[in-house]
Amino acid sequence: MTRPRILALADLKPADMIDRLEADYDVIRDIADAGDVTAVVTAGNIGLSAAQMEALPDLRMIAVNGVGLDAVDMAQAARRGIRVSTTPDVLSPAVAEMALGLALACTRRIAEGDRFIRAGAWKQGGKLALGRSLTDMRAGILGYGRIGRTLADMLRGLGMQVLYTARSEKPGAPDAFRPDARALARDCDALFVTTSGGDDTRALVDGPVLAALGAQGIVVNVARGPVVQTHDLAAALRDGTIAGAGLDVFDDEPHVPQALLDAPNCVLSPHVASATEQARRAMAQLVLDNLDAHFGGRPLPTEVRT
Ligand code: 8YV
Repeated sequence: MTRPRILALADLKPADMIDRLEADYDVIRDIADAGDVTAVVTAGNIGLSAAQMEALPDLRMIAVNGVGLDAVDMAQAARRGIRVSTTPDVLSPAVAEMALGLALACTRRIAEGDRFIRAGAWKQGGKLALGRSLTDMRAGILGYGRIGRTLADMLRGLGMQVLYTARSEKPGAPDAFRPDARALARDCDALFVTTSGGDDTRALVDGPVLAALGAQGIVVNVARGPVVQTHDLAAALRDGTIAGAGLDVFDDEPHVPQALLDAPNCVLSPHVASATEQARRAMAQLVLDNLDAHFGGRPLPTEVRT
């Protein structure tokens, strides 16, 4: 039996999940060889651009290994009736955990302490400056979707007061609503960015929001780089407008602007919030399940409405 040909723009992890993909499909890696494929596997941060989609006239399905759709031309997918699946829920605990880790790394100077020891400063009698207790801070969640709510549960479990903002107030939510990013920043100390990316959320966290967060405040971004205005963030870190930042995502990955590299109060992470063995295996499984359903003529387990 001939196996369906699919284009894989991203690898599944761990490696045995790629073996499973290759067992079931004839996997093409280069879009130049993939003119006749009907399905694509991609990652949240890689997506599928308008031009790439146009180069695939027979495309019927896009399986995203991740939850972000900002890099997928969803308008074209809708127009052409192309089905799109993502991997919701299974990555939320990993991403929330990373947000918590970045906040702690920032407030408890964990990355700074590591650099301090390696530079020999401790043995020369140096002292690391005092940190601040994260659990005494009020958390603000910007984007109260699956990841934001999972993080809110985690932070509440640590005894933190949690506030959130979203497009609308969520009835029955255990956390207090604020109407916008600025009101949220004004009333919290640790601002967690967990919203989706794309035009709707671009620069939602800008200079005025950072000013509202204040000199004791920190920003953690595990969403998409452009949600936080980089120039304003770098200035706020440099001028002490805010205390620090923990960033897993950037505007032009893997390039990180020099102003952030130069900021000692900024903890940097290479877009790995969902990169745990457990989360990545579960994500890959969902990709395989969605492909299987698509080629079997069944409804997709985690289809996104286009
Ligand atoms: C991953 C992500 O980096 O879910 C997303 O949108 O950005 C991340 O989980 C990526 O998609 C891994 O394949």
